[in-house]
Amino acid sequence: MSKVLILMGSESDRERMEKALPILHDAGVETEVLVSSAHREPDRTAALARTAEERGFRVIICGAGLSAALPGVVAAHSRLPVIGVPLSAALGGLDALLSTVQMPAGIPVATLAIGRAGAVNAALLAASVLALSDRALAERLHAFREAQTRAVLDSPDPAA
Ligand code: RP5
Repeated sequence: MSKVLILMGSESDRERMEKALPILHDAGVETEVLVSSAHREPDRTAALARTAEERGFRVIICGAGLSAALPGVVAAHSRLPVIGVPLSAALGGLDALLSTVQMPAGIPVATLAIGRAGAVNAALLAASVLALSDRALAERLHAFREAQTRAVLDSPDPAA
C-alpha cells in the first residue's frame, strides 16, 4: 500500500499537523507521523528523507514554523513529491510561509496555506496524488467532496 510520511519540525507543531490524520485515515491512506527538525537533527532528517521512498512512502508532508527549513531540506534529499505546510510560531506564520514557498528552481516544494487549512489540504493533495493510480481512493475522495458540498448546502442560512 502507498503511504504518506508526515514530518514536523517540533512537538509544538503536532496539534496542527495532526489535522491531516483524519482525512488520510478516512481516505484509507496509511500514514506515519514523525518529529524531526531540519536544524536540530539535520542528519536524522536527511536520512528520513533519503530512505522514505524505499520504505514505501509516495508523498511526504512537512510542517514547520519560524525559519521553516524542513520542507526544503527533505525535498533536497528525496525524489518524492514534498508538500510544505507553513506553521505560525511568530509573525503570524509569514516567516514560515516565505521560507517554505521560496525554493530555488530545481527543488520544488508544493506550499500550502498556513496552519490548519494547510495541514488539511496537504492530506487531500497527498491523497489526490496517490489517487492517480488508485481508482478506489479516487472514488473515496470524490465522495468526500460531495459530502463537503452537502454539509454546506444543509447548514442553516445565517441570513434567514
Ligand atoms: C520550528 O521551530 C518548528 O517547526 C516549530 O514550528 C518552531 C518552534 O519550535 P520549538 O522551539 O517549539 O521546538 O523548527
